[in-house]
Amino acid sequence: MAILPILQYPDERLHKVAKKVESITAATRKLVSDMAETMYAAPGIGMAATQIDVHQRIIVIDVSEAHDALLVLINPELIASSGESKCEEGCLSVPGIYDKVERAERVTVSALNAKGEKFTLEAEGLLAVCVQHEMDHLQGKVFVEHLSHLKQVRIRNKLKKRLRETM
Ligand code: K1U
Ligand code: ZN
Repeated sequence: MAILPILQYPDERLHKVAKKVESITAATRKLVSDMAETMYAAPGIGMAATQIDVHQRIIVIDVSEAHDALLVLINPELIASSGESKCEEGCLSVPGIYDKVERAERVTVSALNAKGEKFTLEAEGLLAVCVQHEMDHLQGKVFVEHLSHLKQVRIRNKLKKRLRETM
């Protein structure tokens, strides 16, 4: 297993659209383990392959307190959504920035697990928010792009300044 570097907003590679996984191989399973290790180490509750510069439709999520309920979603597809909720979100690719985003309250998603078996996930609460946040990443969308233009400019400038100061 390995901890991988996480792309930092406003890196252009965060805007690439991920491709469908055509076959689940040993390399896919290694990637899933590395993503999980990277997510737990960060620490975070989710991660999309896009964030480690791999543009395949793969997500890992664990919203449990004990970090013992890893969910792997390969080729996730949104089947249904209902309701509205506005929750505070963070992102491992946008460190230190938190803001409220409007999302569906409940989502139903179908996906393959790491063994290639199809399953359906019905999610609400934090899990539903996290699933939508990670599926956005696969489409090349970062959560700050749900915020006003002014907020996005401020966040981008703040992160660019932070990056300059660490170089
Ligand atoms: O995609 C990511 O960057 C991961 C992100 C997921 C997420 C968090 C909150 C709302 C929606 C999606 C994170 O995990 S940010 C870190 C975080 O929320 C957290 C870190 C440690 C403990 C608990 C939460
Ligand atoms: Zn994120």
